[in-house]
Amino acid sequence: MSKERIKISEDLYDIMPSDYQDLVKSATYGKEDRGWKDIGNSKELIEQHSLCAGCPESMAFRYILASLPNPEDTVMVGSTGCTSLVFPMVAVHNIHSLFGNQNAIASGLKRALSVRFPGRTKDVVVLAGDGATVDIGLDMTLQAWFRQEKFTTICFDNELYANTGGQESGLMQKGFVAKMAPVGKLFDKVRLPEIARESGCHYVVQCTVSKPSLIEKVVRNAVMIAREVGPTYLQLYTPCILEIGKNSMEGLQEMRDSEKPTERFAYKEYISEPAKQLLAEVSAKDKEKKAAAKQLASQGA
Ligand SMILES: Cc1ncc(C[n+]2csc(CCOP(=O)(O)OP(=O)(O)O)c2C)c(N)n1
Ligand code: SF4
Ligand SMILES: [Mg+2]
Repeated sequence: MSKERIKISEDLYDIMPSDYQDLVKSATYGKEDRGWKDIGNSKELIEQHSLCAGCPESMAFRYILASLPNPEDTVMVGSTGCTSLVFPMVAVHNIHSLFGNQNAIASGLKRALSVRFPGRTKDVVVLAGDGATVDIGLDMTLQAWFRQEKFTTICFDNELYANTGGQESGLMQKGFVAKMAPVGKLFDKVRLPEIARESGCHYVVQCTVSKPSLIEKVVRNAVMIAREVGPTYLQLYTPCILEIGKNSMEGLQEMRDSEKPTERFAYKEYISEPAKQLLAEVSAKDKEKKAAAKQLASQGA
């Protein structure tokens, strides 16, 4: 892949917004080993956002967009919630779906893309909040997994409905009191990673977004496995600092505290046998490519 499709005609160059010119000049479209380390040296696929200052969702967006293996051939599907405030600023094709319908929309989209572009790899990635994924959209989420639809579902788990002022969600922790859930959650956090595994997902990870290198690895794995094998699911803790009473500098520490081995966001991973096989093949090919590049470099030296 290359920047061919976004190239600006010379006659129109001057009147294009500078942000677009920067995308053509220095975004990492087409770069095979793109990843979070490009942040700061290239034009990011998101720079501004309308989330609260310091909201960990903004970090999560930056790491995910930097890690997509093929952003120019990716379509993201969003849903209503804090995440949907960000999508208008994202330089990857995206669709806003009716709240909760994201996995149904993504199913049709993935199938339509494979008919419209036979022979070309098109990735579909859903990105929605916990209210959309687990509560109101649970039926659509599960049915897509049962049908083995080949796309990735990412849930930004902030353990409540943040965008509408703090209602209870199935992923909220037991006993938590939110602004619009004064009684306190009566039952434990729903174990969606386990449900995802039992519903047919081939790669399931639960983690926080405190470590960009980890997010890069899991996003790449999830997209590659979804492409070739079947549905994948990432549940990422992106705390709503507004609801838990933290200031804009405290989101990172909140994630570090919550990912300790005894805490509710301790790293969890499940990989099916076919997915393991695929990852082994991808890793062998990467090694071959690196060895060939090294040899070429030593011949040139
Ligand atoms: C069909 C429909 N039902 C309800 C709503 C109202 N609504 C908007 S955002 C939201 C909650 C979003 O929560 P979540 O998915 O967890 O995302 P967050 O805002 O926490 O990131 C709700 C209930 C809506 N917009 N559409
Ligand atoms: S309300 Fe919470 S989740 Fe939404 S942008 Fe603000 S801090 Fe982030
Ligand atoms: Mg939420």
